[in-house]
Amino acid sequence: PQTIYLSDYKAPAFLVDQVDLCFELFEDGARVHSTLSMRQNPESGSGAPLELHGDSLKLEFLALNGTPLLAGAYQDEGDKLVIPEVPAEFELAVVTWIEPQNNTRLEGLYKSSGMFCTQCEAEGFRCITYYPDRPDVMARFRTRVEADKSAYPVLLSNGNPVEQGDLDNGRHFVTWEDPFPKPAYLFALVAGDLLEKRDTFSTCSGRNIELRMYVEPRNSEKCEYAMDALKRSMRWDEEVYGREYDLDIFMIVAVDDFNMGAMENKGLNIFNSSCVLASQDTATDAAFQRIEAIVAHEYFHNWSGNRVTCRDWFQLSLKEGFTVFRDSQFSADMGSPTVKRIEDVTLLRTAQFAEDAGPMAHPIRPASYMEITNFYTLTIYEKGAEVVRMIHNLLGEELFRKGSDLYFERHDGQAVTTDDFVRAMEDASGRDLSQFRLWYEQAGTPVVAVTDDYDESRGVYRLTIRQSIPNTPGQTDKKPQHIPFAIGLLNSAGDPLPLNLNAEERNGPLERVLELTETEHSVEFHGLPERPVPSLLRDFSAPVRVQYPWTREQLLFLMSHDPDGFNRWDAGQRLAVDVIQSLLGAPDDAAVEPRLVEAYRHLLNDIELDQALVAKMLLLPSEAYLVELSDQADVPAIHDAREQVMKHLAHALRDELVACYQRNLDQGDYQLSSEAIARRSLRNIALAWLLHIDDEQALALAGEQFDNADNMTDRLGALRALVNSGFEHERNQALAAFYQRFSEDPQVVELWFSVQASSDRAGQLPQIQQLLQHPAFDWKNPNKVRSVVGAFAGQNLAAFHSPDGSGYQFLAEQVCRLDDSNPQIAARLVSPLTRWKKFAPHYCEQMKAALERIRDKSELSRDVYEVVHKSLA
Ligand code: HT7
Ligand code: ZN
Repeated sequence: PQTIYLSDYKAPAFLVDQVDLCFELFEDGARVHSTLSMRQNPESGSGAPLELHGDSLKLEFLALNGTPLLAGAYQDEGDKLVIPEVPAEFELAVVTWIEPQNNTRLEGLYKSSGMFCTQCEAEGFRCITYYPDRPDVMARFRTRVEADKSAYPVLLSNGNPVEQGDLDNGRHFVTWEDPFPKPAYLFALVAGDLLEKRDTFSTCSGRNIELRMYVEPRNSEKCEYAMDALKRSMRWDEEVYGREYDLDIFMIVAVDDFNMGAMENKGLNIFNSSCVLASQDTATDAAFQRIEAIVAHEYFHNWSGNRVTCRDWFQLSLKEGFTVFRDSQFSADMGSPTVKRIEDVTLLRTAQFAEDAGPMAHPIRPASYMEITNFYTLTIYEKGAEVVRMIHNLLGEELFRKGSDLYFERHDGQAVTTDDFVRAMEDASGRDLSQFRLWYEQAGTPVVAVTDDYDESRGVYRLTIRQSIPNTPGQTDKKPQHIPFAIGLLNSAGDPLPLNLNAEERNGPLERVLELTETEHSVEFHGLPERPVPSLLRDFSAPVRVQYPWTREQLLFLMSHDPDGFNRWDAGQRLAVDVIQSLLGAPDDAAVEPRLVEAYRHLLNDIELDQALVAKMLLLPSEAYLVELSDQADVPAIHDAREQVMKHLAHALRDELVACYQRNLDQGDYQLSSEAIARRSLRNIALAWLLHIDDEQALALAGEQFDNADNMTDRLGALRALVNSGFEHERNQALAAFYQRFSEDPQVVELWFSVQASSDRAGQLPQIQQLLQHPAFDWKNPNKVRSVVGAFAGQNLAAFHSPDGSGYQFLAEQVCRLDDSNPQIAARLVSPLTRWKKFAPHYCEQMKAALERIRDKSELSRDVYEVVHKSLA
């Protein structure tokens, strides 16, 4: 496969002003009539041939300015249609035949549960018709959809409906017109027998917007939450960013078969059912929160992505990083900012840092790619959002808003670059972000190593901070980056100290953001009568790894005194990591740090502290995070050490855990408030720990909770605790009862699959093989594949890294199998194998062998080829 380079970017030779589409939808295929009004781009030289992208298309007709083109007048090069000679302005008519019913890649137009739907980002539109399928070609679309009226009563596309009517043979049509020029990746079409839910939203300028959700009739009762979340998002974007919705109608459609979470098509967002449908009985609290965040994310794209879009796919983080930042601000405003920050950083440090240290590491603005779909990564999304967050924090709330207003005003209707974004921020604030731009160019997670010394005679405390950025594929000798490093100092009573930068300063601020720009930075704080305890990188002010020789004493102190909630949590995590790491390879009866037990006891008894934060602090660092932190990881040893700590804590704190469970039982109706979520979270953590040590009383509590729960968080919490316990009979009983109750609901069946596949007790390889044979499992449905194969390889680390290598071979087999039908999903599944060099030699060799097995498959897709070859390089 060819590599595409950012440095080769050229403006398009031709522009499209207007696209007229007509889709004739049938059971055995679809005919697509397209008429493009095109002209040469005045910004690029004339005389270039017209090149249109195409993929898996059957060309039925081609005409230039009304004259059919005969075979010699164009070349069909497989992935491109080339017309060597065209006038400066012209109309091109194209008719293609496609087969949505056989489209298992789920790119372009395909069928899901009997409905037609599309996914055009990144390069799916070329699977529908020949077109200059690149984001810097923006056009107005008019779309007519024709289909059988009884099978497909609902016909949708982007924009506003302008015409509809009946046709012969029981068919009908609807025509949609989108007044906003857009790239083809934002095109969407849906046709099906769908139930419509209506609502309205009155915008800040008093316009009335029709809100509609379209779902399969069986999902009728699962729309309310997403609709409310949509209205909250619309209001928030007006209030916080001054962004008003622009069309008269906003639609959301739920589909079962979808490669990712959702898609922000103009006026017609399409969602993976699991990311939009929810009811108290079927969705967990985490699912509700995820739905709110994704609904908001897709809605926010209407400005950050649609009105202002990307010039090319190297700029993907322009829309994704900014939009993730916006949705994280929104979620923080809707719930607890500290808890949201903890969740975001957990994902970043566990999975994005791993990506940034692996063979697929890339800057948030990559310099090259083979298959763009492989670059919808945590780096582009999550690190991209962290980079925008740093700009936000460097500029402050007000100037950041000025910058975003300028960005939207300056670039409305344009396809632009990350540099344009940074320039708008600079121009609005007067700040120089030239060194900051390195965050867009350099891959790898910076390491910030801190040392300190205290001069008692002068009362001066000095921090010396060194930054370094590890080598990543194709990048060495990196330049120091501009890192905002928020800190505070505490005295021995736990009070925050003023940060005086010289002997004359008296009442310095209690927190400062140091702006690190050199390899080494040194700073002194004056007027300190005793050695302080440093609180570093508060609120995780930059996506870096901090190294500081914390003592356990200091961590315990920060855990209970740091005024920064994030750092309190972080101190607890660092302490737990240290304790677990010290037990690696130790005998089963090795002593567990008693101060850790006391710290957890204190947390369990602390009813003054925000209970949502307590729930987060009680969670031990995950196995995946522990792997990320180690060199030559020995997963079974990590698993055993973590288990040992968890079991020790559960035994030592048994009474507190039972009390915590009882204290947090719900008295009233189910609610989705932060407080109620924290209560459920605490009682389910207590249950999980107690069942981990096979506590009989907890078994009874779990049974009762499982049978009587009035919501999915509690029912699933009890099921998960039972599945991870040693009570085999009860585990099997609960699994059977759960399936029987929810077998008709695909989203709940996905949960049922993943609870088993991610459990070291219920998800050993033979059991995984059985799940693949289960009648509810479906290779064509990405959610099912993720819930079994993805959960096994990504969350059931001890079973996946079985010393005989069987987990790796299993994954290789499934990747090869999926590669033929859905390469995007196959390429994503390879991920757990890509970091093979990180594991102990015995594991690493077998992981490499599994990658080689995939590499040697015949007719490997470009998607999987890129991941496997880069991993083995
Ligand atoms: N912008 C959307 C990306 C997306 C996508 C990309 C590749 C293949 C399938 C896809 N489905 C959706 C989602 C988002 O970030 O909002
Ligand atoms: Zn997005």
